[in-house]
Amino acid sequence: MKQYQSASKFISLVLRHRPEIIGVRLEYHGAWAPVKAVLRGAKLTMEELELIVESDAKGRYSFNEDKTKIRANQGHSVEVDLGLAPAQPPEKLYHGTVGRFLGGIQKEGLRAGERQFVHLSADVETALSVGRRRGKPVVIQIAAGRMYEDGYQFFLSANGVWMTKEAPAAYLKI
Ligand code: HQG
Repeated sequence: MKQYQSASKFISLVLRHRPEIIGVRLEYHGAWAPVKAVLRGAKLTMEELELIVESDAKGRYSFNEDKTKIRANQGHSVEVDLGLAPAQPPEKLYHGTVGRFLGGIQKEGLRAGERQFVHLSADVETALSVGRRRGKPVVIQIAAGRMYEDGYQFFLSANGVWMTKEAPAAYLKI
């Protein structure tokens, strides 16, 4: 889907971070944007948008039932409530990053930064590819089971990304 890569990037920008660039507001409950406005803003046909959604390698986007609305499944910096129920995580989760962030992570734990959540992966392979976006990847192991027992909430996005508000350093194996 090389030819749609830039359209997909634009959609991700709109649906996660900057809906205002096409004059849209995301619904707080559900993070939905109107499909019509997205088509107009991204200069795409419905068929093209459907193809982008269906072929996205990470399953980043979902339509609502009647395909009048679209949302990103995770990754938002806009304040929205995806309406996900808290879920029990596996004992271990993983976070892919790069060496230059390790000092800060050791000091402050994993922070959500611009986004609403810290993003965690269920397997090392996925975490490696997340880290690789920024350079030589480093994978941190998170004692998610222990965090959960201690009362931290976890959410699983529709496309398999585990999310939590923060992961204090005491739960990290760096
Ligand atoms: C780092 C992609 C210093 C953290 C991926 C990361 C993911 C700290 C960066 C999704 C820190 C934030 C999210 C601390 C965390 N001090 N650095 N205390 N705590 N960091 O992009 O997890 O392709 O917001 O390690 O696949 O890299 O866009 O998070 O490097 O699922 O669909 O701060 O984005 O998905 O970066 O990536 P990000 P992320 P998409």
